[in-house]
Amino acid sequence: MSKPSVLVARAVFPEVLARLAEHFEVSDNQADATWSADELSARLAGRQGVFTTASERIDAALLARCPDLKIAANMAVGYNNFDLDAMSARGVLATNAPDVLTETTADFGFALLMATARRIAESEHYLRAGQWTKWSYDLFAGSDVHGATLGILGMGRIGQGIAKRGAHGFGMNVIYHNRSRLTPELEAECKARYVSKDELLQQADHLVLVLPYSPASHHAIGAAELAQMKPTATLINIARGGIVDDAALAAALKAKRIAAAGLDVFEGEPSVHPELLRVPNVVLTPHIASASVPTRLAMANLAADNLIGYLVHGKPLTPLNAAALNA
Ligand code: 8YV
Repeated sequence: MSKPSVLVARAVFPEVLARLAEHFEVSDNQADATWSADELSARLAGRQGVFTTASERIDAALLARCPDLKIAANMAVGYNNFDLDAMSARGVLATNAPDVLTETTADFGFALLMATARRIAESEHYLRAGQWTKWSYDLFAGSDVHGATLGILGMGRIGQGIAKRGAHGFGMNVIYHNRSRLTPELEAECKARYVSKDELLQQADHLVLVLPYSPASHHAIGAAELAQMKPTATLINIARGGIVDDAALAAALKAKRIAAAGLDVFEGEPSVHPELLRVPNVVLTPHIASASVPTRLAMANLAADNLIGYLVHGKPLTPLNAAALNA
């Protein structure tokens, strides 16, 4: 019997490709070319599986051109690049890569918060540009992290990781808002207090966004929400572009309506709103929150395990729409 055929849509660790090759006919993209939706569907024709990252969209139009496809395995915990309804309707399994990136991503959220509050990137640019000629009492004076009020919007696994770092490591007062409230046990573990979204915006000294992107969370932070925040507050987005209205944020940063922002994700990335590139009080990183070597390897292996689990053994590890498919 011939092996099933899978497409790995982006460059990945060679050892992960080698594992896949034990089970599948593998077509790869180790040159990491950027494929249009048409190119992706053309390359996917006749294949049963696809290994995706958050950059590849799997939707009804693509599925209509790839009738042999049985599974798309995302090397990401977020899956807003998947149209789950369309996939379920076509009988295509979707899997994501949860858990393996939780602590690494929470570390990064905290790093970005600290860099933003303490103006690390801005001061480093100043030093490198040869502008540092003397010490002065207010040179890059920022805001404190320890003892401050940490607000978290979206309290899933990563949000809880950030809450624990803040509460237990930095003595922060943690408040959160989420679609559903945590159990009393989890709230106690995270030392986190549930508040309304308005209270969160008004009380947070540092507000971290960790909610999934969906049409419901589009521009969850826009001009009206930014106007509710403290003028001394910082805003950190490690969730998804589109949750923040980047144009409104750039205007708020320029007018100092909030003190600073730290952004790892952007609307329309890898493009970045030109006004965000101009304002000094924002730390910008290229979607690297999960980017430690061991974690990226674990994410890639989990996506591979989902392909092997489903196409070889009929049992995926972390399915998203198994109920719709009876998988
Ligand atoms: C990924 C992410 O690196 O897991 C996610 O949802 O945003 C990142 O960890 C990125 O999406 C590439 O797939």
